[in-house]
Amino acid sequence: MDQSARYADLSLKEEDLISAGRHILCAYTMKPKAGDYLAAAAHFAAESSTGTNVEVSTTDDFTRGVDALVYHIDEATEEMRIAYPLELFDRNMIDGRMMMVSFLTLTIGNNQGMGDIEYAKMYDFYVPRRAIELFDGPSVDISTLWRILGRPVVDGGYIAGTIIKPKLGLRPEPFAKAAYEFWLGGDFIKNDEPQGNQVFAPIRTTIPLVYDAMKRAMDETGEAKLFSANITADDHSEMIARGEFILQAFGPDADKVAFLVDGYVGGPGMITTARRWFPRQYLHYHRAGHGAVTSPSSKRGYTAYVLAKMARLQGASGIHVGTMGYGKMEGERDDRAIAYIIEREEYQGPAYFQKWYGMRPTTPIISGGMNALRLPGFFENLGHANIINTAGGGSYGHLDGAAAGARSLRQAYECWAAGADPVEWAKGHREFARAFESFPHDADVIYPGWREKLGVQ
Ligand code: CAP
Ligand code: MG
Repeated sequence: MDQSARYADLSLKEEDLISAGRHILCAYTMKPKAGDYLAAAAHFAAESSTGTNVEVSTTDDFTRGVDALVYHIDEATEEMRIAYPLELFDRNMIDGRMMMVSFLTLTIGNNQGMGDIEYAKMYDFYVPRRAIELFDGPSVDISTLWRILGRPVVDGGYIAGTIIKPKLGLRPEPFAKAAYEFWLGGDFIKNDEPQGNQVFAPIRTTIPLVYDAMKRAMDETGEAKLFSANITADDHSEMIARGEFILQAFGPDADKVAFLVDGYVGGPGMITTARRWFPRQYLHYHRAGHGAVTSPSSKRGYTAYVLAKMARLQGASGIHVGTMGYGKMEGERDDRAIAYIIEREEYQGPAYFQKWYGMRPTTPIISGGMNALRLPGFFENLGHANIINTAGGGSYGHLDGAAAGARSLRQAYECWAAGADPVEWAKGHREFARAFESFPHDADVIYPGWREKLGVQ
């Protein structure tokens, strides 16, 4: 059934929709299984709003007034854009706010399995000012961490971090020892995304030991330290129990605790639980699993850019944005856009120019195969270093241990900030130089001839 007469209006002008501020706009790449492109797009819009695959007798004029409407198609580039009236989106009974699960269930829900659609993937969306007002947004941002670390609260610069490795298998004492060793040289430690309350490392035993390690490292270095503790759990009350225990365990230093949530596998509700129950804590969104939909090899779902933009609306203080081709995970240089859309007050995305109307920024978190050698090129590409970097292998794989690994990360940042040649910089910075010997394959690829220049066999 061709529903384009109802669910498409190609006379609509995008600038009018934006200036009216009454719609969320979504841009998709879409291919029909067969047949007319506009008809398939219209059916997609029907299933994503008020319709189904047939007319129903209960439809009235009000219903028609909140139809999602296809307002642009380009079959040659497999592109369609749909305007979703704000009225379609579910609102909290308790406080009237919008919720991300409703955005997802409409704009990227049933439409992902339609029999007449080969594939559809959202690559950008636009929210009007009213929606910005109605989503939580971050309650804490990187300025809070910079303040704790004694940095300027604007452009406070690079936060050198790690992930406790191995990913799983450390019992409480070796876990805390690994944390202590990194903190002797670095700023920030996170749980790895699967680390929680495994029977060989119960939170009730591990967390107090981690706090003790933090206190000793802070005493020894005279510097504040940060820990991002994983509170991911299916049960909302379990998350709260974990968060409350961790804050009590860190006591007077509870402000130095961020909460890590595996937000992609956990879903939007898990992020909101952390955001609303612990609004004073930095909310660290780990996106493990996102590649199932965001990978360039996936033609369905949504892009990593869309994921990051949703995370800011939900209130993530920081989200992993990938390593833009410099680390081990999928990515490329132009993934800078994923950082820019969450850290800036406004940004021209792949389809839409988005203003954030003062919504706090979300920190780009850079993780995945990073080490000191890869950082200078990364910063050059991004154009700044106002980020949190977590390097697991890049710290615990350093020949001289985790503290040296941490120092090598900071020295890499200082090298970039000074505009220095990394191999020359290595001559005066031992831990950075030893990163070349720790990761010789990277060194050979990134800095050919380094051995002769550094006098290493
Ligand atoms: C990195 C990491 C990160 C992923 C996240 C890991 O460890 O802890 O979770 O890389 O990827 O488990 O692999 P390494 P992304 O530093 O040892 O690679 O940030 O792209 O979501
Ligand atoms: Mg990890």
